[in-house]
Amino acid sequence: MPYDTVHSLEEFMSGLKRRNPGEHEFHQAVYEVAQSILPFIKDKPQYRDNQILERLSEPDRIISFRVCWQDDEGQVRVNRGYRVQHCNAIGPYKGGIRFHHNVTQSILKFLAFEQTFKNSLTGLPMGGGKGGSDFNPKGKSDAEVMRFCQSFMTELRRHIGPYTDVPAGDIGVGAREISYMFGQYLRLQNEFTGVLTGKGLAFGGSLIRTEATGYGAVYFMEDMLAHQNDGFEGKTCLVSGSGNVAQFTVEKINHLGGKVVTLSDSGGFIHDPEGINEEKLEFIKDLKNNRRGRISEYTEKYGGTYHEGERPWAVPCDLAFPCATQNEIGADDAKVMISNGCKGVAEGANMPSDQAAIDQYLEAHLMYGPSKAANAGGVAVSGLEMTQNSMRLSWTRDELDTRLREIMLGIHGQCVEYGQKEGWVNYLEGANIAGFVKVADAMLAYGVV
Ligand code: NDP
Ligand code: 2IT
Repeated sequence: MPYDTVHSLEEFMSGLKRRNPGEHEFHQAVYEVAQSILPFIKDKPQYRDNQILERLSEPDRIISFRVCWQDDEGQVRVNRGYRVQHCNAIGPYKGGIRFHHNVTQSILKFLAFEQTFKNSLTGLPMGGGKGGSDFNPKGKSDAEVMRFCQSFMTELRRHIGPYTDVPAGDIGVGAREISYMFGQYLRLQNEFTGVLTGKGLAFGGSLIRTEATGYGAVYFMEDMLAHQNDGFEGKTCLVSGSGNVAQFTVEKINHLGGKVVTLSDSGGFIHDPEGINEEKLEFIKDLKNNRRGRISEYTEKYGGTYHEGERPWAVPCDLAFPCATQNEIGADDAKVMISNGCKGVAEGANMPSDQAAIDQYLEAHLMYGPSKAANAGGVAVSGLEMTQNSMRLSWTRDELDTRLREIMLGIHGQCVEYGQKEGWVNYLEGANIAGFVKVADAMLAYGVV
């Protein structure tokens, strides 16, 4: 990076940190984008002088609200709810809702910021947003989750709408929570519209949405491999997490002939050198989606080893798919992965690799599919759910899978267009620039708003 670009990156970040004190995840996400964008706009005064990056680093608005609910003992509980409406330059705000005890404004700002560039990459007309709460669904009864979701939606309803802001799921928010929230929206608004995505198939949901994020991440890896005349056959893969994204990442890797040897949850990881085949994956789906149990139960049934309090990255592999949460791979993990011969990383989770890990990948010229590209399949099929809702019809599974496949291939192509280097592709730079350009051009057209 030329000296004045390094200088301007430091200056840019020190202003951002001053305006957003203590919001480390937000700083990290903005830095990761700014390191690509500042050199790119150096000789593009239209973007530089119109302060596009500065404007994109300030969310359009942040809504924060109290969520009161009663637990099964009749005790009153109080949580905080948020919706970060980051940017609607190219479409209604769009992005998931996360329920997790560690949710903070910083985490939702980072996710909303990322979402804007990710949604732009899909080619569909969607802006970026994210919401959630520090509500911890673990150990809560269905009735408690329902009361929380209803209370959360009672306030959120004022701020969303099919042309305004369309939330979906994320960590801790799956089919059950989306259904409770949609039911409450219907009751309050008396309007049947596609105001949420990830809905049940009986009430406006789309086929393939459940599978889309995991399948999409594997399709993206398939495209990175194909770009190097390689494929999945016989590859040993690490997957972290065991929720929605992880489950369908494993399913698609299996379809394509790879072997997945790990999964994890917040308690630790399991290692099964024989591979997590279709039958074992069905066990995981039942364990996590119906019984809401712990991953450690896997080894009791199928053998292998359970590693409490650890992450899977030291297990030798060809490819890695972090699908749990942010900052689950640090520099030391990345070094071990690379020295064990890992050739590619596709991020199913959002920002699972910290900056030091990313630096290691780029130095090693790894095939590194950053989250805003690799996990865009989920929101892409959410966009297709919105389209189907608007048209009042439903596409078939095959039609949707074909569209998802094409969208992921299109994202890969954009990354190569902007990230091609001598003998390798910097997918991070490619994704950041391609995602930025479309949003920036819309903002330029609007003038100073
Ligand atoms: P789920 O709630 O279905 O699953 C989350 C998984 O990650 C669980 O296995 C959970 O373990 C684990 N996990 C969560 N927090 C932590 C933590 N702090 N430390 C270790 N493990 C943790 O969520 P999703 O699968 O939907 O989301 C996973 C990731 O994918 C997130 O980063 C999300 O933002 C991203 N994503 C999701 C999309 C979607 O469509 N759902 C789309 C694009 C990205 P435990 O059960 O113990 O909590
Ligand atoms: O991070 C993400 O892209 C999601 N959680 C999915 C968002 C969506 O609107 O489907």
